[in-house]
Amino acid sequence: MTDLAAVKAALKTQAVETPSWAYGNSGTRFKVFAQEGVPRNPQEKLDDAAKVHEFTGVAPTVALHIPWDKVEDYSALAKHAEDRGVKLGTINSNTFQDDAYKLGSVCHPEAAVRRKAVDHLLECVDVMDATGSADLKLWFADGTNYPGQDDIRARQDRLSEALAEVYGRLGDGQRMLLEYKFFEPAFYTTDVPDWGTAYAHCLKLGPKAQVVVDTGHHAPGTNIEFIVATLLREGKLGGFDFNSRFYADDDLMVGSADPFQLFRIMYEVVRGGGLDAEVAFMLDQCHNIEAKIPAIIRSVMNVQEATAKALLVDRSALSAAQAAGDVLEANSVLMDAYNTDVRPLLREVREEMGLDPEPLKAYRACGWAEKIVAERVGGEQAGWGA
Ligand code: AOS
Ligand code: ZN
Ligand code: ZN
Repeated sequence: MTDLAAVKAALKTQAVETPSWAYGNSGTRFKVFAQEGVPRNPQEKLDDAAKVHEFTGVAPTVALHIPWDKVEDYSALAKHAEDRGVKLGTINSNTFQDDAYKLGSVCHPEAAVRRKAVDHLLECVDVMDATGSADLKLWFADGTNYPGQDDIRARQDRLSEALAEVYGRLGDGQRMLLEYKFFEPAFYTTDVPDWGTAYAHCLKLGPKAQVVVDTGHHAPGTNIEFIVATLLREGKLGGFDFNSRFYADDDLMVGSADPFQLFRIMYEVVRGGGLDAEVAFMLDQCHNIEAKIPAIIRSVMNVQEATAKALLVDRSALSAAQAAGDVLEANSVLMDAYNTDVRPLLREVREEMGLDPEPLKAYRACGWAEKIVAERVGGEQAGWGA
């Protein structure tokens, strides 16, 4: 039997961080379809993020990206967020959009380019000091396209050296979250291609370095929940970049392509105590053709639904079936939770939180979408291709 009060309490305290870049225009390398009313500056991205939190109640922080969200005064930006009921969250670095980074950033063969990249990462920690953000998220586009292009091992040494310098700059209560991705933009080798490489670097660095699992960054068929279980078991799961993929790094709404996979991941999170640990639940998505704010609300709700189902798994019945070697019963216990319609439960949770039980309908009715179309002209491109 599951304790419904405990399930509700866990759902009320869950926090999903939304990314500033998801509020801006984005597209593929073929076309960016501009939408009316998108934010023109970091402050307006925070205004939109505040709406997502207002209607879901569980999206209290916003991830920033430097330099896309670069401002003169980060304390003022933090105040802008707080005045609207949200806080600044993870700081995302960018060592991939400058011409200098053609052959890599922290793994580049030239020391001067590596210096530039590390200086940027150190500047991101300065930003964290100013915003009060706890986490620095590192994703490196570094890699090679052709066998022999560069020395695979030397690139690992350069990576290790750069990470150590940035790690040394972290203050108390600050973490470095290292993200892996198996390919793209490099096509032959990627310098942090998988959780094993990220884990090895984080282990060597120390307790403030942890691994980020971006759900879109795996080869088809990869058992992501196994990775989650392993990282949690080792105390090295720093967080998630949630999104959905059909083919590669599609950055579609989390839970849209494979809700069952999201449930399996969230079950391992629940099973491994990850809801109580310092695991950051972030979205890393782009909304190229759909309206952005409702898509982000939908995504937050999808995470909630998967979490609710994971919390509803009858853990004692599951353990008993597993201990008895009852394969079919064990599978049934898990599937019963997955097949539960948790929407009524979540409506109740929202009502108990003083929210409208239907966030999407409430958002549509509030007039914000019309207001931003009328007021914002010339919204900015997120800066991210796909
Ligand atoms: C890139 O593929 C990664 O998913 C990054 O996490 C992210 O999309 C980028 O750094 C934007 O901040
Ligand atoms: Zn990501
Ligand atoms: Zn990605």
